[in-house]
Amino acid sequence: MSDIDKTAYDVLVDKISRRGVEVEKVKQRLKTQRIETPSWGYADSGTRFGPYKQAGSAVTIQEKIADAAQVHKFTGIAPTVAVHVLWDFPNGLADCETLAEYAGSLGISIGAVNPNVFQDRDYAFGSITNENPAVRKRAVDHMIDSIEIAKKLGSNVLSLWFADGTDYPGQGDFRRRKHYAEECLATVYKAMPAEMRMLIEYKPFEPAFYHTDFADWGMSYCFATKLGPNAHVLVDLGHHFNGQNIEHIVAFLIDEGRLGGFHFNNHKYADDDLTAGSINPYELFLIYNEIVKAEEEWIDPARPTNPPIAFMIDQAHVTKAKIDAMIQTVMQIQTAYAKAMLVDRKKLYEAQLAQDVVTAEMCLQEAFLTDVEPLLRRVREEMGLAPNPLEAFRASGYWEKVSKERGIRSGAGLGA
Ligand code: PSV
Ligand code: MN
Repeated sequence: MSDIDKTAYDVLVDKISRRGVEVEKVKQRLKTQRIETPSWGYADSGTRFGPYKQAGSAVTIQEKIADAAQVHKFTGIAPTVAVHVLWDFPNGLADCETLAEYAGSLGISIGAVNPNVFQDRDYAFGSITNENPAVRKRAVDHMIDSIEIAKKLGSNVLSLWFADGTDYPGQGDFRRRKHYAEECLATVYKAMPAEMRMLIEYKPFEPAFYHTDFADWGMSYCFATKLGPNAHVLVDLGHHFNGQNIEHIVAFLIDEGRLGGFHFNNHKYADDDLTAGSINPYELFLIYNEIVKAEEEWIDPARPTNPPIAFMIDQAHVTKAKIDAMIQTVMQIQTAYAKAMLVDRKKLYEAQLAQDVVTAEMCLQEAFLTDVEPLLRRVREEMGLAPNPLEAFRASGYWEKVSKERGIRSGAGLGA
């Protein structure tokens, strides 16, 4: 460690210790933080105007796993990769035979399994809310097949997103569609093994423009509670209207014991799928502030217990190099977590009781404005990693190598 790093670290420790923060505990929590990266984030992506191909983007699931392993190698906190069934396993179960072993050989494992009931033409008028029972059955069968894939891959998380919705008033009957969805989800839920969890994502717009059947957290929550204790809500940061208070939703769901996971990304206008913290790092910090607070009060017999949260990334932008962007997002999330642990909780609590708005807000601002880089560099070094994962990855030559070997190709991927 350089003298500059050591001095910066000592100054920071002195500052935050005076805030009542136990530095060693913070370091320990940072070392056990886990973030899941998405297989589709390594593949080519596109906009509604067409695919954007990059030299080096992954096409096969083996390549995506290899790229995800690089992110874990340099960050030390991203040991799982979420998969998207049709994009990653076009032949279903047959494609999964040796995949868990392959991932294991690269030091990672498979995380959430995402069925795909949105890209086929059959689903143009909905999947599990379609008026046609044959289409609904097709969607349910695919989700049940995905459960088998998850079992094969050693995954316990079935992550569901439905593009279902309508484009024009009158096109569909809201309540009938809701009933179809309830019925289909119940069939899928019953097919899950006891240890599996169902995450239900919501999104208020796109691709449907008039209404979506899973429009907000309240609808996902309602579907989940009707299904049973193993169904939870998935919060994708990009799936909110501008200005919506996501940290409030997070706190509310935790308090109800139904926050199942996140899809981290950032947006400025719609579901932009930009790297986390790129537009609004304060929002990311405020979300982590709720998570950290809940972690510290986790066991409260008076409240429902929240399940373990799946901290996943869902990004699919087109202008950044894929692995750079993924490492950047992991580092942003790590930074938000670190900062959130530096909040003077006692002072904040007292300020809230005293209705001292300025002091309360300053407790958050002071933590957010603290430069945690010296702490993160120290934690990474103690984990046997380079202090700056992005620089280290860039210096490794991996991206240049795969860009040359893989070149620009057509293949699996969102819009690709
Ligand atoms: C839909 O916009 C979504 O957020 C869902 O999670 C999908 O699975 C994913 O994006 C595909 O990129
Ligand atoms: Mn998502």
